[in-house]
Amino acid sequence: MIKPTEKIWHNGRLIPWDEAKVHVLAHALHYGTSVFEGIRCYDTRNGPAMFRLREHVRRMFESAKIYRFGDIGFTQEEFAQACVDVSVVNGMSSCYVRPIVFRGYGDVGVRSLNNPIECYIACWEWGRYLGAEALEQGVDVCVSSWTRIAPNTLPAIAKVAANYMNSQLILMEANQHGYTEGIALDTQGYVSEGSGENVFLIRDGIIYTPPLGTSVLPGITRDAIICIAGELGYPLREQAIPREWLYIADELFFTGTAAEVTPIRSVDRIAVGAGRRGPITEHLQSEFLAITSGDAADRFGWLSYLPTPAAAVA
Ligand code: PPE
Repeated sequence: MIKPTEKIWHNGRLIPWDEAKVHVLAHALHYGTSVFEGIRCYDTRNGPAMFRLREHVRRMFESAKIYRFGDIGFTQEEFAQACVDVSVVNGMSSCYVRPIVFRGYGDVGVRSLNNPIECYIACWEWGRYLGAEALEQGVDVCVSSWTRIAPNTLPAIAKVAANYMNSQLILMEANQHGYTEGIALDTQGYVSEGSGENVFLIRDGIIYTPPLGTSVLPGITRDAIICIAGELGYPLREQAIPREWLYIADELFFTGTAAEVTPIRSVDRIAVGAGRRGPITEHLQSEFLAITSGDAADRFGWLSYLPTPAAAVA
């Protein structure tokens, strides 16, 4: 169960955790009309810092634009500042921050444009998403019998609540059959993504990841790994990945804010490579973790430090 913090930010005010409630007729509850983000704040050696805060806030505003939310009442800079404020006020040095913007209580029916926009930001402690050992040992996954949302049904680039019904079907089925996670294929049958992670594949020293045209969320961790791979000199191709490549890959891994860089050690009970974290995965993962821990220089400018006394340079 989630451990409550003290405050949640609501439309520009900090309110007690227990008072962050919505009406049962809130539009989002009935029709999925909510855009959101997940941002990690890392307790780096130079003090607490948000990872790629600006990019997350930008993606949320873009999700809101796609669904015609109009002016949500705050600028991206104000929203980013509020994410920082909510972590600071709750005394969190390491946490997961969840901004959410949705159509609230007002009118009823599918038509949403008259319903008020509600903005909230909560934060909480969140450990290893796919289990404590996952980052080292890797996880066992299956190919889902559920297809990822089609591009002409629900836009995958928008991070909206409704998309996560598809994710839930993928994850529930995988868990039911004893797997940690499922990988969904797109409507053409090519590899798309996990229920809450992007996928990378390595074969003969080349890194592959499905392009945005295959119903994937444009993951911010995905982008970070593309940048790190480029810096380390690994060739990387964004291209359609046939399902069977999952079975003959040398290495496979997931990326996501929650999952970070998680190796995949088997797909449909077929071992990936040697059945454990591969060397290129380990290299990319360790560079990623070095940046987020502050052990390596933040040369891409990904960290936004929180204004706390602990932020003094180590
Ligand atoms: N695809 C999906 C469908 C997805 O939900 C996420 C994030 C990603 C890819 C990776 O995106 P990014 O976080 O920008 O690298 N999934 C969130 C799931 C957490 C949850 O269970 O809620 C996350 O990692 O925060």
